[in-house]
Amino acid sequence: MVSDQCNSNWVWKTTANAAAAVLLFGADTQHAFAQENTVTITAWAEYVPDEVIAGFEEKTGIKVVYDPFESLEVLETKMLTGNSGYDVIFPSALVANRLIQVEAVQKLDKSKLPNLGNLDPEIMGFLARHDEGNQYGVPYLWGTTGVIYNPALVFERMEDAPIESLDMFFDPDVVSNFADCGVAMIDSPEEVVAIALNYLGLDPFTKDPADFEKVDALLAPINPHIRHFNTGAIINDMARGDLCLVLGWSGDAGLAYATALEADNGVEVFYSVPKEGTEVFFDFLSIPSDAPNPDNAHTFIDYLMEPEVIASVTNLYYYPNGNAAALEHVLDEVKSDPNVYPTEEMMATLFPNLPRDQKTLRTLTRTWTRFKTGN
Ligand code: N2P
Repeated sequence: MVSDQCNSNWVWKTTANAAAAVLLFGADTQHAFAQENTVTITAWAEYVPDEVIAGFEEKTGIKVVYDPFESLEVLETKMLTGNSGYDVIFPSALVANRLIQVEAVQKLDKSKLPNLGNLDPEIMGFLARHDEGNQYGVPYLWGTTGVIYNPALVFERMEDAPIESLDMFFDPDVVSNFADCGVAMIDSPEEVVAIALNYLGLDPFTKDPADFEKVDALLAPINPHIRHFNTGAIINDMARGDLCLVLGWSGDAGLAYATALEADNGVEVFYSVPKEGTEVFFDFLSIPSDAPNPDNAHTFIDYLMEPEVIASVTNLYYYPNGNAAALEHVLDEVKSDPNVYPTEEMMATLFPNLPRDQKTLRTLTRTWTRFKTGN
């Protein structure tokens, strides 16, 4: 459980030290960077720790500009438009797959990535399904989409709440119990619709419009019980106790727990991988075709493949990484938590997101929009 690994206070200590380091370091070096010696990255908010950025800047003298994105759809649109100004992007494997097909990202220069050998061959093998020959990207973090909950608020409302099941969201008689303490979902159509299809015993990658109608029927009655679909608000809302139940990402649950612990507000946040099976996602590091600073982009990606560096990201964010050499640096309480690193048995119930054709994607998007707007 996420709770166990958080009972010690290493999380906030690490965060506080890092904050101090960033302050000191920032004051020291601000004037030292030449304007052009930068690497501009875009990733989810709270996906690249301040201390990792500070470590990179100190080691290389390259300044990092971090522009967080709010959804994969926004990232994909920017990449298709071009001229984003980004040097490194953090798309899901699925989005990376589409960007590779339209050459919106460039082939990596492997001679500039001496740390490539640290990566996990099994994960590289999976990513090769999206990026043949692993030419356009390397793995960053991965995780699952599941049940994030506040145990006090949830069990107070329903003693036998099925927290290990997607019934928490998809059964109106269950989810309605939690409407007053706040239910949210990630605004991620391809992920949530795939999970709903899988829950219904259907192929998550079906092309059959009739299957999407079944999802419409599943989701329509639960819309009134969902407070928001604001992905970026989930960590802090859970940490404050403003939400009690979220269909969201594994690491975000850990981060919400750590944030609450730091605030010392008595809020607990737990996570479970639903027993019906769910999506496992893999996030990529890639370089846009028109990146202004491709050399710095390679230097940055290589830094993120240093075992200690990427292990520190996993230790802070509770997302496993794709770096085999990093495992020995991952804290025992993190790597032994099956909700962070799923067991083999759990892995067998998970499915990775796969590409869909344009027509299916449109059907899926309509299903999602109908659900969100309640029409
Ligand atoms: C954001 C984490 C995003 C991971 N905090 C989703 N692939």
